[in-house]
Amino acid sequence: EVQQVLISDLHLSPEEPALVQAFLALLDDCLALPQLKRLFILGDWFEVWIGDDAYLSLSKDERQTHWLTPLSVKLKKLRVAGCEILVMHGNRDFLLGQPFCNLFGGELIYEPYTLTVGQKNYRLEHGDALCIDDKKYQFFRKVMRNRLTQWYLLSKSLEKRLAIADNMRQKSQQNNANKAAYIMDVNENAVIQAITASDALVHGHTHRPDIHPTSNDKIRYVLGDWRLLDSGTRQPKVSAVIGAVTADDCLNKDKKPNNNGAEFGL
Ligand code: OKV
Ligand code: MN
Repeated sequence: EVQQVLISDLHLSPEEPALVQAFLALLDDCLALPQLKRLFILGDWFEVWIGDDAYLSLSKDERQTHWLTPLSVKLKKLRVAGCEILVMHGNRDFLLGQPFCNLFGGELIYEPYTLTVGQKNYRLEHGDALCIDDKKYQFFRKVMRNRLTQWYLLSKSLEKRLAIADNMRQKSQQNNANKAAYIMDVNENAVIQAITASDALVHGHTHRPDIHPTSNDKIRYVLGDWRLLDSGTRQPKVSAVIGAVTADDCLNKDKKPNNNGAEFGL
């Protein structure tokens, strides 16, 4: 019986309503599971998050038609049904705050987060901190996760923040086109170091969903990017999603840690 569901890298935005629908469908699946204790969102829930005020400053009328409102409403339903909603920052939604999570009774959690299931300790993190071969990115991350930077960004108007984010995105796309694949993946030494105090590691970010054994006989579960799921069937779009499962596989079977698709049930 699945008690926790872990997801990451949904990259939700109003530009991709099918992904938003897929998330709402997952929440329906979760609602059908009375045993479900926790839903973990391990980062990059949103394609970009420029601050809670983008939503919280809206009028009641504006919120009524906003794409985030159905998400918040259904999450709250799940919370009321007894499922904790635990949200971790990713590299694109690091400005997500507790005030937004309060709308649905969610809790912002920070990496590394240790989840204990039975006798096993799982280390949960977004995964970008493990990509230490990408020196430029690690510097960018350090700057963006700095409190002063965040205070400065949040002092700007929403329009300015949106413009800054768009600008950065273009720069990043230009950069990434020239980066070797290994640079954008986790560094094995970083993984070994991260996993030592735990039995297993669960992360997203790299968009290479799989179950990787580590050289010290532990397990690294990598969650998938939702943009690689077919929106209609929620089946993996690409064969690279090895052994991927849908919400149905993960939620409706009594299987133990089983899958390495976009959702992962424990
Ligand atoms: C990733 C890198 C861009 C390097 C911006 C708020 C702000 C999020 C963001 C936008 C850009 C990350 C999230 C990206 C890596 C870059 C540029 C250089 C060296 C805001 C919330 F600031 F506008 F408020 N961003 N993206 N870079 O495109 O993924 O790695 S990104
Ligand atoms: Mn990410």
